[in-house]
Amino acid sequence: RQVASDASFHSVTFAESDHPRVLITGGLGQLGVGLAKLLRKRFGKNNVILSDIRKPADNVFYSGPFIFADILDYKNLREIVVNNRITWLFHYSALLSAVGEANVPLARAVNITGLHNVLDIAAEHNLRLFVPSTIGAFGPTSPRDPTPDLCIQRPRTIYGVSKVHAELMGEYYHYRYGLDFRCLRYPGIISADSQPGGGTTDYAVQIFHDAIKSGKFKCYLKPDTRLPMMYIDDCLKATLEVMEAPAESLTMRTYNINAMSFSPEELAQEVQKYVPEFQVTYSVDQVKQAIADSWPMNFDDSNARRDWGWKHDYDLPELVTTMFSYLGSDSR
Ligand code: AKB
Repeated sequence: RQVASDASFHSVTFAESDHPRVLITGGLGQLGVGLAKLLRKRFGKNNVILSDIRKPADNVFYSGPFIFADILDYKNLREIVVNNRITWLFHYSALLSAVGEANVPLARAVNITGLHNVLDIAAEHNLRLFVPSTIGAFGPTSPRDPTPDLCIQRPRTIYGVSKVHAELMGEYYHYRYGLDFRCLRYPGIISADSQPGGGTTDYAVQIFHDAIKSGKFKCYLKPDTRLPMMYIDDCLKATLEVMEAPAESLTMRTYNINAMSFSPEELAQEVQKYVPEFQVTYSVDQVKQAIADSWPMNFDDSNARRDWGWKHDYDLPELVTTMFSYLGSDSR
């Protein structure tokens, strides 16, 4: 089968044409570049388009197709989906918890209006749609230890409210219009070669950089604040797995996924095994602490494990070993 490809970025080979054509929105955040790398390995480089409203670094630009896409511009997004024959969309554009509290109108626009655009375009063009949700979709009245998939969700951040809205709207579009909506609630994600932006769990990434650079870290959460966490490779693996899962195996459309839970003091102890002189001081940020105190401490992901075989590879010791081997503990 020869596929006409004038409107796409590169010519499409026979083998590549049988794969999904993927668009990733918000692709220059913590997860998009890693996801694109994983999907390109599986579906071919030119079948995965990374998009954002920012200019990518040269290495990102040259590693595969990149396009400007503003999710608040409905026509622009629709044009991209049509012109590139997109069949799968990973919707990563969002303001995270802490930064959302600092700019509620922008968070509302990006996380809610942007989602509406994406849902309509996905439904209209029959796309398979992945939207990440989060531990932040729960709140102080949810059971926190552990937090199951189905329970009270009354988050107190605009981020959490927008993610509950995304879960409900996606499921509504699924049942009402047949949209193939798939959603995972991510824990805090820890990555070496990309930085998170404006979350409450970001300390668990920064701690590695500071340990290597200065042997010191000032933590904005109290030492015993326990939160669910995951290494990025597990997160991306789960994302691809749930998108590839046969529809009949999914008894739900929104799943918790988890790998580990730890507190800053437990993480610091593990870091000390690599940087013995490492010192942590605590200077609590009240906004972030209140957010963390309202979130799950442990996450029950038994439905994901049962329905589509979710299994994490990284616990805390493997996570810390991997972070130090990436960031280079001897570069101190
Ligand atoms: C945040 O801290 O806001 C995010 C999240 C847990 O969703 N990392």
